[in-house]
Amino acid sequence: MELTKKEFIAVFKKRLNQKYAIDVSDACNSELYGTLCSLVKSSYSAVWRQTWKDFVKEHDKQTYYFSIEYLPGKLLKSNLLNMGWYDLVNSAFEDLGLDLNAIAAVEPDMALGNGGLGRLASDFMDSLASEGYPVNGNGIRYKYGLFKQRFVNGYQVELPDEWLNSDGGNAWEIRRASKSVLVRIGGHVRLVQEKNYLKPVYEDATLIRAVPYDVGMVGYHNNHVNTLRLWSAEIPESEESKYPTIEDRRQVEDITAVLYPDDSNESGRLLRLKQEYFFVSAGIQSIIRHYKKYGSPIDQISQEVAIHINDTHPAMCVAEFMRILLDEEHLSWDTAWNQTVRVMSYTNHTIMSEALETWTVPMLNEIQPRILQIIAEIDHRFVAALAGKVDGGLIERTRIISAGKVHMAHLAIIGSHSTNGVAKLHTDLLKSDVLHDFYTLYPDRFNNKTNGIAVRRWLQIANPRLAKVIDQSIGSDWRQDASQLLKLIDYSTDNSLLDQLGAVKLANKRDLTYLIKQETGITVSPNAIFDVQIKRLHAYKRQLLNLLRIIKLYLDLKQNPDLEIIPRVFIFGAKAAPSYHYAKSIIKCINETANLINHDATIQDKLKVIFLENYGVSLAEKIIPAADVSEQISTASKEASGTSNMKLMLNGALTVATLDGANVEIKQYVGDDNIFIFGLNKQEVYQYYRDHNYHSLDYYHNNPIIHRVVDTLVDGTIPNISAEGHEIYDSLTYLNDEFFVLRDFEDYLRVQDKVDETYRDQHKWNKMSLINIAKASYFSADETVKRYAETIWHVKQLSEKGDM
Ligand code: 26Q
Repeated sequence: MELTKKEFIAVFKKRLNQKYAIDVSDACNSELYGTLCSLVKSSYSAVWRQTWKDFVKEHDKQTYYFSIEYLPGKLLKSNLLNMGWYDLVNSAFEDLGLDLNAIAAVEPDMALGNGGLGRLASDFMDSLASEGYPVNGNGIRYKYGLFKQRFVNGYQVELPDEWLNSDGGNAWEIRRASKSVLVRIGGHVRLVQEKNYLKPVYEDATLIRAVPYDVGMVGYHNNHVNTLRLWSAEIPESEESKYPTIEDRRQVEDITAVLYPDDSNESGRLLRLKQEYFFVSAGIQSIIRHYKKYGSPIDQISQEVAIHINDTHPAMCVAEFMRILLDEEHLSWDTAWNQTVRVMSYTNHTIMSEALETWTVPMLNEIQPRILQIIAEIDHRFVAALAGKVDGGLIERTRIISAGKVHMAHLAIIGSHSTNGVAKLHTDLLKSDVLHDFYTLYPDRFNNKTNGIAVRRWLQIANPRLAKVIDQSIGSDWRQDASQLLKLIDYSTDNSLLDQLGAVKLANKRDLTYLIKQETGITVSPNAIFDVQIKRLHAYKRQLLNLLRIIKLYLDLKQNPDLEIIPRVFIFGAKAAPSYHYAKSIIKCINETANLINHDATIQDKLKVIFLENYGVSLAEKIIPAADVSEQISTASKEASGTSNMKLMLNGALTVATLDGANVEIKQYVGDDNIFIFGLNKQEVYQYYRDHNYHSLDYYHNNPIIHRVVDTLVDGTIPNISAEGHEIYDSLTYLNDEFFVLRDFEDYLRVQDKVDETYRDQHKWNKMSLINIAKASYFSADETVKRYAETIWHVKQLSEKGDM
């Protein structure tokens, strides 16, 4: 829609009137929001339909990205930006005396994910549409997204995330009842020999109706809209009589009621497994149904369909795809298997062994006995094919079912043609260690795809001030092609630009101080260093290391109140899985330390600790532009990639990091002088594992600073943490500090001193900041998805770029 501002205002007023029978002056933000959404949606609908028709007409290969989590956050600004409406609407609203920011804030975050993995899936959806790739998402429409976090007496409390409106819907989705499919769960199965195939006969199975809700994924200025298809569980009309009570109905509705809030390990819960099979089966059925509709031969489906398995959660795609090719299409095992392996690809997001999903054989049998049969057959053939050819131990370690457990990662690797890690270091570790056995079996299947981020959301939308300053120096091409940000390097001695960067940061920090005041009542100074650690709470991410340094600073200042330090505001955002006791104890300790420090008059403004509640995409968009320092301090080898590291550098923060995940690549791009590296590296961590010679008590006893700091956890210095303080104290001492917090402590102090020293030279700081902004462009998700499309999925870019 090419509209002038005047025309837009007229259209907007008309729609407002149609929808709510109201004038602009009387409308509340939520009515204004509803009106704008409806205009946006109706405007891209035609393009959406056309994108779909083009696919069908061309018989172009399509990819389906299966992820049990998506974390899009709010979509209004992103859709406005991508449609090319942002500036027009912004200025039209100004004329009308309306505040686009306030109106956009009305939208609830779509938080159907836990953290990195779900947000990555959403950044990919944005980039895939923007690059014109025919890739659609497939997931679950949870009624409740990730819990809302509140702090009560410093403890995390979880409240339900009611993100759907009072009608149970949301502004961006379209319910497509006509595209519903039936998913069979539970019961028994026996196989009956038919003429040319074995026919499964099911008894006592439950039929669930999977209803898709489609959300348009609008590409940037390119007339391209992909689909994110989210499935919801309902009772099929034909089965209504089987569900007489509310309890019975709940059984079905529960399948898509809540997102599991544990981002590492929930195996063991039958409902979780049900969720996995539910969205896998619904998605695969609808893909095959659609493929067949246009008459293409089923035994060549891999030419037109690629399916991506985002972590192991959708690994049953392999078995479900086989089920349909065998039981419904009557292909031979070999033909079906050949197609399946060509269609499937898999991304691994973690090396933590406790996060590798396994399910017991009885559980799989209970969810879907036919799927278990197929997995058992895949396992059997895998073993048979290798018997006598490779070492028996290797077979035992790599087979899918062993000791009564089904290993989902094994299923995903064996049943696909590509397994990738999410950063170079992570992929190397997969090959050399975690998945080494598979690497010896299938060296060609392994590849790296370093994660990326959506520069549109994380710079253009989140940080308009910075975007404007960039436009004024290098022009605006970077908005289309992030690699143009590298031109900023030419300005690294341009004092005026460096000063402007400083001014932008200060303005953003000022905005954040208002938010902090509003949310916590605490006043912080925008002149302090804003030191940010935002990510899920996990022992391996070491928020504790950060906390111990804060305590050290506090003790220093108590001892010497006149100590000259550069004031710092430590900002945390983190949710802990509700069942993760240790992580919750750390939250409590940070909150109590914050309370102590923030209200201690002797500390003044030198130190403030702010733990913002309910960290999520929208809060990230406010914190990241205001960050000076980015804390990326996980134990080397534990963080697969990290993505907040990329978002923070893109916004000019300087990184304090261990050589873990994508930090290693950040260091390579920005150079040693533009990042603060400390701590053990991966080799050193592994050396400790091999030699069993890390003794954290030695650090505690031999280093008086460590001793003094760790003691504050149990000696009453920090009030109200008697249980939590002891728990953490024990983990660091008698339990031998699994994540090397004490080992890395001194080096962390050292590198943080260097941060202070650098900050004293604002000119140097801003120059480093500029280099980080420029080099962050290497992590544009637009480039990442191109590599997936070209080397894994083999799908083509469809649309020519042009204005929508
Ligand atoms: C597993 C089994 C049962 C229930 C839940 C789960 C589960 C759910 C979510 C396991 C893991 C997750 C999420 C993992 C995740 O977010 N990993 C992060 O992925 C990012 C994107 O690749 C990386 O940048 C991070 O390093 C990685 O921790």
